Amino acid sequence: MRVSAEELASGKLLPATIELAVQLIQVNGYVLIEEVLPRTQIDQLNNRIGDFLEGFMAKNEFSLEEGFHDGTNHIGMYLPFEQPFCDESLIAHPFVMDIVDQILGSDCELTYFASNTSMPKGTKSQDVHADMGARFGSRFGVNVPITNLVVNYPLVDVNDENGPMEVWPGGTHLHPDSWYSCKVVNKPELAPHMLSFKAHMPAGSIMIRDDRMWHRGTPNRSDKPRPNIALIYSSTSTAPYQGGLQIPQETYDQFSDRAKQLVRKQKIGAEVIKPY
Ligand SMILES: O=C(O)CCC(=O)C(=O)O
Repeated sequence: MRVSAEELASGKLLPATIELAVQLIQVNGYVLIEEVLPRTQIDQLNNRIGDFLEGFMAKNEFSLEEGFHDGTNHIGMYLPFEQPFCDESLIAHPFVMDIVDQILGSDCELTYFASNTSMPKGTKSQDVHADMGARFGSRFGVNVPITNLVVNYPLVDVNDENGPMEVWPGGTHLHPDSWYSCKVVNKPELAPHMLSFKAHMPAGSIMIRDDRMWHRGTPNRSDKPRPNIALIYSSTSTAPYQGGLQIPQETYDQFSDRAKQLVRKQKIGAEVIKPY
């Protein structure tokens, strides 16, 4: 979906837009809001993440040609809680907050701060997966409410060429809880018989998805990385008592009340992590 020029200018979604986005997530598993963040900001984020990816590849002695991570050439990398990544326009984007609050409650928390990148020359897709296993395993046979929402910010235009995320919306997030136990169902066996699509997203779009929706990274046939920032917001009743994000005191002190609330259970006053 796209939002109106007025909503973009005011940074405020209309109630009808919020309702549509919330219902799309609840019923279809995700919503994609196209082209929200300014290109200049996205380019700055992409350049910085590009530096980190180079360092990450070197440190791990990964070679694009030889391939890594089972030939997927996919890198999951934690992000340091520093600029330009910890900007409030990312961690507390007003559109994201409007939607996430409706689903997880306005006391929800930011619990994950990372990135996923499809690097060039991958030869295989990832296995189809959900980001969260069963909450209650086989002891619980009905669907439970959404407790985690993943927010992805693509940092380049994503098309068929450069490793789009493939998603299985429309119900994979709505199966009984035990469905998400890896022992219960073989997702890669079922997925080819089910409807999926490759999510093309202009840079600066926002994808918000139930973490249970099936998806996978696909190979990147371009010559440039395809990074997605990946944040997770969790309902406070299911978030860990002590979060793991390391946030320097000065960074925390400069945050708005909303951003402070989002990270309240994280490691405030800890050193920023190194991404590699
Ligand atoms: O950004 C993507 O392509 C999705 C990657 C993914 O699902 C993963 O690495 O677990």
